[in-house]
Amino acid sequence: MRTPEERSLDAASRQMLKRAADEGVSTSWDRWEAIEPHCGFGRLGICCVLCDMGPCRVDPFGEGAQAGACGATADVIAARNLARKIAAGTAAHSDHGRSVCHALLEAATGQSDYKIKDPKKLRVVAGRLGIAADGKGDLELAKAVGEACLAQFGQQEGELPFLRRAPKKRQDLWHEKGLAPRGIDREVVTLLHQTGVGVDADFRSMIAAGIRCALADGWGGSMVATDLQDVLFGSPQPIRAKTNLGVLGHNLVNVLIHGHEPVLSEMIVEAARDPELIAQAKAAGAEGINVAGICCTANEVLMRHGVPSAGTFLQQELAVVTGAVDAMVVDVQCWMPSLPEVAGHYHTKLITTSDRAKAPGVEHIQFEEKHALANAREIVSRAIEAFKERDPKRVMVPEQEVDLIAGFTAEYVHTLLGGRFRPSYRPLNDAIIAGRIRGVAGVVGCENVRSPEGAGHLGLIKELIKHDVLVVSTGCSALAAAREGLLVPEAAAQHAGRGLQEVCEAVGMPPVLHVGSCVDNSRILIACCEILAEGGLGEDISDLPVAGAAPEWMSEKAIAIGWYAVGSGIFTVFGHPQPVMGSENLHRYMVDEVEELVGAKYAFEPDPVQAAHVIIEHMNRKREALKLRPMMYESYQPAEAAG
Ligand code: MSK
Repeated sequence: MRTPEERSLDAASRQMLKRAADEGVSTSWDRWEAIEPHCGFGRLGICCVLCDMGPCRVDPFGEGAQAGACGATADVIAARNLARKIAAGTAAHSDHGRSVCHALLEAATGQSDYKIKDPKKLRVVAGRLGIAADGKGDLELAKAVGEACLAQFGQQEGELPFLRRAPKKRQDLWHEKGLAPRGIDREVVTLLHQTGVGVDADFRSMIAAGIRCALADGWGGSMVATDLQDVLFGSPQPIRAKTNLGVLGHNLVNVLIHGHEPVLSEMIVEAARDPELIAQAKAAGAEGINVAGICCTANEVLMRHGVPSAGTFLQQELAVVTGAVDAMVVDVQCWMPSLPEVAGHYHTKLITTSDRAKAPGVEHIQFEEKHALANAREIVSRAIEAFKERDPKRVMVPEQEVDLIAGFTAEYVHTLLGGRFRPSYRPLNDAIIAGRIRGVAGVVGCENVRSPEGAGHLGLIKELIKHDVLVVSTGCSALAAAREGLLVPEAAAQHAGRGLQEVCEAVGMPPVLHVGSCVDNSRILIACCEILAEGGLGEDISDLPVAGAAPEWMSEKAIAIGWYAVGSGIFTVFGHPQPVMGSENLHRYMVDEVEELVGAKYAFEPDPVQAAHVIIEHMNRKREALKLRPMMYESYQPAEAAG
């Protein structure tokens, strides 16, 4: 068993890991270690469970079986498995997007408690969809926009409308290579069919279909979710907040919201401000009600309301171990099936809210848009009831709570850099062209028990900003960076290279910009389009000195994100490899040959400092191809030379 220090870089997590051990609470680290050694065939992607002749597996050393009962080779098995993960990841983000469409339509027809918070963005989105806004009121327009977005899911022919936001050269490439997604659900279904038993036996063809499906996520489901959430809940703007387990209050009713879809959590935030419920909480002996988040639901309400984030994916069990969580409310994605067991050790009331995500023995309060506020009030009342059962002697809240700034959208960057009077990406482009900023890296994704919590994100991000790479971050990666104090402007002076430091100081921004939740990776695609449109840095996304990275990824959703980044022309580095290493051909295709198809490829590099230098070298090559000036304060040495 690893020690808490070997399991996490974070002091609050370490403290709670020790406490969990003392109290006999099993965490994901314990369970992961108990499973060791993990199945090597599964890890390499060469175990096939698609039909009942199997499970079959291929011997990676070339001595035993080289094909399953049906004749599927390592290439076929690994490609099928990988493509199905892309389909699953795309389905998750996109089903989230579909929920937001429904919420917008309910709001448009006056059937729910939601209001259109950003009518300006509504009009912008309408324009992108080709819907005439003139003469239409907000509700009428919202109905048209909601219906047009919903139609993208069942669309059978043509292509997704948001693809038109990409540069012309990229659109042409997608058309020429048959990669333009026709409809979101269609691409998921086609990919599942194509990778079923006895269908496609060509790994390249399966991966091409996988890219098309992933693009339906990035430029479809996720982009719909992001845009409509902005319309419905308001476009984020930079906002100060706090993160880590220390945000839980000793004398407050703590309601933790966890998952991904902000439709419910927005209402919980509102319900928690209700004077009647606050009075109930006080009557129960609390000083008030404290709402905090976990995972991406946290990111959604953090960037719109400054609601504190208690932590990341790996901190969800540890939050309960504080003994201070009165209710944990989950919607969909990333909540662990272990939570009922962990909550059972304490007074914590666990509540599920989506008919897609239930657990035996756990109270379910079905969330309905029509009764959103009533549902939210009921949940907060349950938390107040649970607070009465809290044993103060069992409460141990770590002291760590760290300042951060969140809420940098692709749209806001115009104002951030160009000012209110001449909002523009020009200053960013100029800083890249002049060699103050080397490039922009999107560092995103989960935490994973297989490596020390936070080590991948922090090692990579610190090395990047030290070498003048501006980092934009989402999901748990953004929260991990925030825990380390990297999401405040002062971090530039401490960690950034001189060029990046000058830019950050000039506009008062952090060297790491929190751009939202996992679906908000679509904001990074749009930021790339804005940089190109501003001019001077090429004609396609693949020309830009940009990169993506998921150093501690674990979810199928991360695989879908990785593939839509690569399919959009963004070089992408994953920490530990995707499960394809049992197929030499597929592995080589991903880290090399796929570049011929889409102008970008993968690298797998578990060492975060080395990974940073792989990205830096890539950016240097792109800068050279664009004939940009050398870096202004160049002191760059590759990782090995730098020691
Ligand atoms: S929450 S998908 S653990 S980033 Fe979006 Fe974090 Fe990964 Fe879930």
